[in-house]
Amino acid sequence: MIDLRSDTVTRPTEAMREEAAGAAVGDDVHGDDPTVTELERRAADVVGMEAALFVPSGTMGNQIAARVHTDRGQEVITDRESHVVRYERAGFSQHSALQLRTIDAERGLPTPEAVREAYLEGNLHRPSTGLLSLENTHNARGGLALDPDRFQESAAQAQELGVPVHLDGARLFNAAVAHDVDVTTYTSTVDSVMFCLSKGLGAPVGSMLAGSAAFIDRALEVRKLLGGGMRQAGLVAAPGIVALEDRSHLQHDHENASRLADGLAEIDGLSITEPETNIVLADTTDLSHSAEAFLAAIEEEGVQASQFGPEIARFVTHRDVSATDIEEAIDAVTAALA
Ligand code: TLP
Repeated sequence: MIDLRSDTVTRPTEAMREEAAGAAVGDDVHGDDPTVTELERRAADVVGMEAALFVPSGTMGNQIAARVHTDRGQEVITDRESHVVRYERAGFSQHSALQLRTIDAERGLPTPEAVREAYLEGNLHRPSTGLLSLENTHNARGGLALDPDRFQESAAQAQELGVPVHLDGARLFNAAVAHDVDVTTYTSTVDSVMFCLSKGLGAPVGSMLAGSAAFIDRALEVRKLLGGGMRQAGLVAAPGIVALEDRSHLQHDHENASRLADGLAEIDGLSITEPETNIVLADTTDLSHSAEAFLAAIEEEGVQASQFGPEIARFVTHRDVSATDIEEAIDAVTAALA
């Protein structure tokens, strides 16, 4: 089976398993796990922030950030297709009593003008804006890698209005590779960033939340509140360190996505958007099959993808798929629709 459902499906490499087996550990809730501490130090360094916190998932990282940055009853400005809107169980509302002000933003990035328009100062009647939440790469819009200049302009606009900016950078390294920039090009203009070790980077578990030292002090309290304090977590942090160091496969993942898109585009009835990173969206509207039936048919031929809308299938390339797998996947999808 060629599994293209997500880049979360990668298995740990031998190096990750070895590092996990030999990791020095302690009780991280007491701050005693040297491997977690080392991962947090390196993560903060990579994104150019004062401090970082290891969290079990990207979802928890985003939820903690929203909780720390805002007060109950405030609004969050975000793209309407962002992960925090689509896939986090309305957590901003449930955990932090926030209201969303969603924008149908081109490429998923609210422009400075849109930020100004959406901004609310708040008064006796109105809520105030507490956060701008950005996403890069933008998952549901097809793994789009946001333009660094535009990204910085939008973030700067929010900050000028006194609104903190959180970056859901689950796949931030993919964006940086696509634009051939350092990740700090994006993170230098935000107040907090979450990035996942468990997605494109290929680690088995975990995400990092980074920001100022004061932000991370508060984040630690909220992680505890949400039940995210982990004990001998060095066992899962150690593969995270390996993942953070070895990012050389990301460029190949993007090349594989591009080849997959070209191959799928030749199949009648599939409409493919040219990928910018490791995500390929296939619109099945012109097929006689629904997206659901399409996914079942390709699975019969040995390829798994996921459903991303009533008529949208998503294919994600990752470290565990080779260029040969991609050729096989194209042949399998072609056979499934023949
Ligand atoms: N995305 C998953 C699914 O939830 C859709 C995937 O397979 O792509 N932000 C972004 C942009 C994400 O894509 C994801 C996961 C998260 C946050 C949440 O990360 P986890 O799954 O670690 O909670």
